Amino acid sequence: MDRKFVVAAAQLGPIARGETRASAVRRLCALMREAHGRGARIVVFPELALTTFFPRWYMEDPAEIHAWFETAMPNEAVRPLFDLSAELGMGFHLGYAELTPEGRQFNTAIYVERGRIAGKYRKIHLPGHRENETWRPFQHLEKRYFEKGDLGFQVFDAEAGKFGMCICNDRRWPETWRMLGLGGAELVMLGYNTPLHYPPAPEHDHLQYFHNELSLQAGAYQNGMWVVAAAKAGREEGCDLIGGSAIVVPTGEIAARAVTLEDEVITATVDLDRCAELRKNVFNFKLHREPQDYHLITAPKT
Ligand code: CDV
Repeated sequence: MDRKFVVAAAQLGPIARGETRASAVRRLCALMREAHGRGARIVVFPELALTTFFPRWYMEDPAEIHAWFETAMPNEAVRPLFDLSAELGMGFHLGYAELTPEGRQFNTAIYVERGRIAGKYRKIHLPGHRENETWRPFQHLEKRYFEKGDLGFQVFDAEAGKFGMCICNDRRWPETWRMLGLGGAELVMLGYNTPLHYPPAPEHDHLQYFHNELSLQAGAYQNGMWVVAAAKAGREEGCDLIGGSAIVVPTGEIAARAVTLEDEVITATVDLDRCAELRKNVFNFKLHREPQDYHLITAPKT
């Protein structure tokens, strides 16, 4: 695959609590077809793209909780997406809740090429809380339902170049981007479910879109890499999620941005060789980084 290609971010509008996997996958397939029709070779879907954002509800019954998770990937419900990607020759990124054979639960993303899982990531920065906090208008129980990811910030060889992944809250942490940048990632894919209202600090609600773009643009620029970010957007079960899916150039400029809160495909032409504009110059890591002065970054938490 050429190092210059069209990439798509496929934003999803809300997924209702009762919507089936089959219905969500039909929507993902329609978005993949649209992306392909617009010349895209790769499409990025959001975090937890097969169901509603279930961590907004407190649950105790393991059977009820496990019903939101996938025990195999692909499975029967998701198979049509894998088949379509093979038929169209498309790569895709998909976020889902993973239940391992050992009973471990992760917030996971995969990158699939020609029907094969080429990369896998398990979310490291899990926001929210563990117990039912009834003062909140809705819960954010990622710390209850997921374990911290155990795969690190891996960079893998995709057909076009070196790719990496992170998930939603990870994008707010400069360490995420630097780890992927140091690993040599040229393109980072991510999905997110970001409520417009942040109950612990509602005074920041009006800054949600700004903080999203600030994080994506800084990550891209400071590491000289492309960023493709896909939102789950709109009013989902009474909770407003931001849209603003975006494709960011290594210079930090936004090449494409979603304009709705619904299912929407955005595209941009990526040239992976543009990473060198930053990496050979202002962010030439070999020449200019000074890690001996960064020890607090990896020192244990106090
Ligand atoms: N899914 C997320 O990780 N959401 C968080 C919210 C809770 C702050 C985010 O960083 O967007």
